[in-house]
Amino acid sequence: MKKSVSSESRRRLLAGTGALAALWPVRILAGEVGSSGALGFAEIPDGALAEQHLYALPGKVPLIKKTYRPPNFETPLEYFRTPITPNNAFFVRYHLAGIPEVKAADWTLTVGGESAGRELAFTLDQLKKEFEPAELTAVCLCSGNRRGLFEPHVTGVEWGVGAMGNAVWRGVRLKDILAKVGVKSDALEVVFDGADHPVMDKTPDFVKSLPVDVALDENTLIAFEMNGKPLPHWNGFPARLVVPGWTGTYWIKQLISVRVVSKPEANFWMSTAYRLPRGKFKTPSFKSQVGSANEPITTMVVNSLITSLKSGQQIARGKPIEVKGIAWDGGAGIARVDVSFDLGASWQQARLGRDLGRFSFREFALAVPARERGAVVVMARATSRSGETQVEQLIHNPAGYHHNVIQRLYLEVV
Ligand SMILES: Nc1nc2c(c(=O)[nH]1)N[C@H]1C(S)=C(S)[C@@H](COP(=O)(O)O)O[C@H]1N2
Ligand SMILES: [Mo]
Repeated sequence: MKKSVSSESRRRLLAGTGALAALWPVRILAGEVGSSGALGFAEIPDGALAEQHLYALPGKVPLIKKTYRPPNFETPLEYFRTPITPNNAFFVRYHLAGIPEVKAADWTLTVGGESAGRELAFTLDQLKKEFEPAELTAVCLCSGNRRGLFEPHVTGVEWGVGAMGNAVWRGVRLKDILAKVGVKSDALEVVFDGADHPVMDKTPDFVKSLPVDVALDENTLIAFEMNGKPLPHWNGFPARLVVPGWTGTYWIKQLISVRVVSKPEANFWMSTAYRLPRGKFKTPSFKSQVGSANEPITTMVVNSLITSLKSGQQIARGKPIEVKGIAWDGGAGIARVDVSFDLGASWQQARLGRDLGRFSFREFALAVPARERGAVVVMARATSRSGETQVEQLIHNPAGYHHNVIQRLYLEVV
């Protein structure tokens, strides 16, 4: 069974006698709300998401299970009602099933490569003692978050809206570590590998690279703490890369190797996976990796999620419709979030919550009284400080990335 609006409530919606039905011809409401694609998040297209199974990995609360091997688990909506995602509810995404239990005392990080001055190995203690600590709040979001909402359907893990999380990351700056080994003038990319490994010979090891300037950015961290605690095993204990603004694929977990190189890294995960059709999105280019047809995904697109309401929910007339949620983007920061109750004909600016930094989730809230009986479509649209805004129509791409279509939830005022 797909998780869907009941046919009874849809029938009532379409036959609604309330304000909306009077204002908009039923045909339009049916078109906007009746098809799963237009409805957005409450319905997942046929054949994509089956039932939502909850399962608790060791140390985690029950999360939405996508695949067990490798572990892919999504955070349920309720944990996005606070701007910081708890460690035990933070989503888990792995490409490979060979995930070792790393002991902090045995762990070392090797830093070198042909474009590094020398090779050095660091223990966790050394990282903590020999480098200045750095801390920031940032969203980790899987490129394929909301892939399950793509129509037409695309293959890959059928994520709903919860392949993301926001945390306070504490560790050291990658640039400080790179300064210790020295970066030669021909350095082009920095290549990262984690301790996880393939269990089948055919699967290539998960290795990712970043442009050297992104690796040297003061916000790029090697983090060993998340929300004031050691990283959970499933989120990269004892240390992971944090690349604020960039999609989760670059945030290598259980990091063991950093190599500075002078040639584009060409493994499968760079040259084939995690790519977008060239020029389809306004995000920055990863210049050394641009191909004739496609280029790597880089930063996140502006987006938002309503967390206080569920599609199909009934609200008593006279009671407030409380729209609350979170918004984020690729690092410009959120400028505003607007909310519509009339299919986008008019918009009201929501109040923004505390600014936790330009890489963080930003809360928003707006309440209006439910005045008349009938159907109401609630939409939220975030705009970043660089002027980017969410799209009305999905920008289709074969791997199912960057879904930031304006959400539509319908409520019934009864
Ligand atoms: N070692 C390792 N790191 C990895 C991955 C992986 O498969 N192996 N997946 C990446 C992807 S695609 C995402 S979206 C994030 C998810 O981080 P999380 O599991 O902590 O939520 O980890 C990234 N880091
Ligand atoms: Mo991802």
